[in-house]
Amino acid sequence: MEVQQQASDRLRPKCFLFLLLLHVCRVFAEELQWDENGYVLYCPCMGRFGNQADHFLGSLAFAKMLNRTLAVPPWIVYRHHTPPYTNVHVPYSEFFQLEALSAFHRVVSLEDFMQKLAPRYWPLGQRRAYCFEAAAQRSEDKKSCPMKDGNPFGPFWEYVGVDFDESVLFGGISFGAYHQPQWMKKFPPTEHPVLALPGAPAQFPVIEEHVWLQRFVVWSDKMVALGEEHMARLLTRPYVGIHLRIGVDWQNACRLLESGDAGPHFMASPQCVGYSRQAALPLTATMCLPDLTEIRRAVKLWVKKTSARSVFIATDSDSHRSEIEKLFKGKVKVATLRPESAQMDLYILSRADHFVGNCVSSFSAFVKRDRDVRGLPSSFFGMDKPGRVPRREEL
Ligand code: GFB
Repeated sequence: MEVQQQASDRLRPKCFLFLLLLHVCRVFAEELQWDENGYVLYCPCMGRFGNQADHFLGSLAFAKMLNRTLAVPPWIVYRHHTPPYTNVHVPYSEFFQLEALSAFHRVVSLEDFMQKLAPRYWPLGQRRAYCFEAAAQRSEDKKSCPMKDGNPFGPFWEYVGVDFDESVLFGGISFGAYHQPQWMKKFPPTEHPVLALPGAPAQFPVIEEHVWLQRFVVWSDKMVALGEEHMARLLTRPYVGIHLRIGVDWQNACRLLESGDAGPHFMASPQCVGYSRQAALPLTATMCLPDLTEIRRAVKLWVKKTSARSVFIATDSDSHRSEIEKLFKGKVKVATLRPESAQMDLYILSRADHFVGNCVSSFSAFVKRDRDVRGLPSSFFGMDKPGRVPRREEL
């Protein structure tokens, strides 16, 4: 009996390993299955991280609407001022868990799609590009999709290793739910298995119906571990996180508000003025570009309200760290990171006890959505009480 028990104890770890291997193989094999319902591929070719993230949510919804698998593209990071002085393509899973998206819809990374599926199912010579007729007008023959014209388009499809052989043009349809039947009729997956698009099949900023999809964008274990390490070193809870979007490009963008023609909806502003154009709250110049007086006011207010012991400053420019430190006469720790990757700032902001963001910036919007998923409070410079965020059930 005892001998039998010992033998089974010895076998147990091996058995476990075998089952684990079997599981991994099954998952791997599942990933490699070709989806007869087709695929959506696109280049996240507009804007930087926040813009790409807004577009990503809409594209995920579009793929689900057409019941096609989404080939999740890498993030395009523009490293023109630091080595390698070019675009860097960062796989989605570097920052977020690819698997977490599957709870909403079928996905595969674009890299896996190209390596494991494309050679057999989307072979060289049969790669069609799909674009609006209006976009094709930019090409020399006016009939080709300008898939690889200029930056970031060319480097993106080069990274993916794709040359297009043919173009399919369309018009009179949008990416919205209203046109779903037209998409299905025009492009059945049997004849059009891979819809490869020059840009995201989505609007910017993300539309209200798709904001809730943020809950499927879950930080990768690597980001969580690194982020928690930084937080433990730099900050003491409770802490207030602030996003200072005040650099030169932003100052220029906010100047467009001066004429008063922009209205309350300007870039990511629906996140705080509200999505309804009729009922939108006013958008002020301070909300776009807070000056030092407003920065001081808001930080002081939220530190007091939350009894914060630290302040974390994320910025694209001057951190105003010493000015903020002076406000609290050394009683509140003030930290900034200047991280190699902007996503680390996003992570730390997203975990703050209170967040003060920039209403117009999609970088701030990412943080705000991430916090809403967790029920954490946020406000904006120039707006202490933003509009209420609709819950999924209300949409
Ligand atoms: O994310 P994003 O689309 O937000 O672009 P906006 C801003 C980029 O600036 C970020 C850097 O992706 C970062 O690379 N950045 C901004 C920051 N704030 C911070 C910060 O606090 N920390 C760090 N580490 N980096 C739009 C652009 O920006 O602004 C458009 O996407 C256009 O292309 C427009 O330029 C004027 O919505 O703020």
